[in-house]
Amino acid sequence: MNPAVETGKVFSSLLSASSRQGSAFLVLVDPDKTSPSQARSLAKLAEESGVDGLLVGGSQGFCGSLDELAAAVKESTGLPVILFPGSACQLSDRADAILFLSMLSSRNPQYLIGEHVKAAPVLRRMSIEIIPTAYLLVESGTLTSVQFVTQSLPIPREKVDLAVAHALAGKYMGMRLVYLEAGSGAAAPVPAEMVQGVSLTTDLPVAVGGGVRTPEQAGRFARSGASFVVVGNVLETGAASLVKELAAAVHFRK
Ligand code: 1GP
Repeated sequence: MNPAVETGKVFSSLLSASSRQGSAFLVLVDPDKTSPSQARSLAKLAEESGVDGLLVGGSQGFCGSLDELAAAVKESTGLPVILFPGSACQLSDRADAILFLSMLSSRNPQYLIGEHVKAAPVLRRMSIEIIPTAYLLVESGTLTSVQFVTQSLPIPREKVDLAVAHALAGKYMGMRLVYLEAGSGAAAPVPAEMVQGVSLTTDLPVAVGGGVRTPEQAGRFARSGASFVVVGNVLETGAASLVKELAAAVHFRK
């Protein structure tokens, strides 16, 4: 069997880092906003500041090789590098793993299965670990790039039951992770009650991201049962002290 089809080492080690520390902190490197040299500095800063892993990808899903950026990140750090693709254009074998995201909250077939069929034969030739992920878009107060690009309605923020139903459907389809996404730069992050409801009912690891700006918000997600808290935008300034504070808030058991 091709090693690329198994969820394995990378995901397991992230999950153990998460349970050891309360939760794990992931930083998103967006190819639409970050040059390879900026990515190198961000990756080094992340590693020195206690970040657990780096996601590489962007919600606009633009085409163009991700190899240079993924390689720059990979060469600058010993942290796991995981693709977070906005489309089948955003693949690279320089990464260690990929979140194979199906946007289950959408009714747009392109993001439920279409991009996946385009990506699958390419992934089969790459030896990167695949993490099947139920990707749920949550209403966040403004129209985000991910909503616009995917032409998808988000789950209303107060409808925890609806988020739980989508996440359970993902679990019964064999997905290993639920990703609750408010969208990059979201005005309001995902409600903590939704993180808690999904995590308790599905018993699947939950990642949450979009609009997280403060250690308080990050810490609240970690304590609400998120296994992974993801931050992108706010780190563009490269403020070292903020990265450390966010990591400390996420690692509440350390
Ligand atoms: C990851 O889209 C997010 O899920 C990143 O969001 O850029 O708002 O941190 P921010």
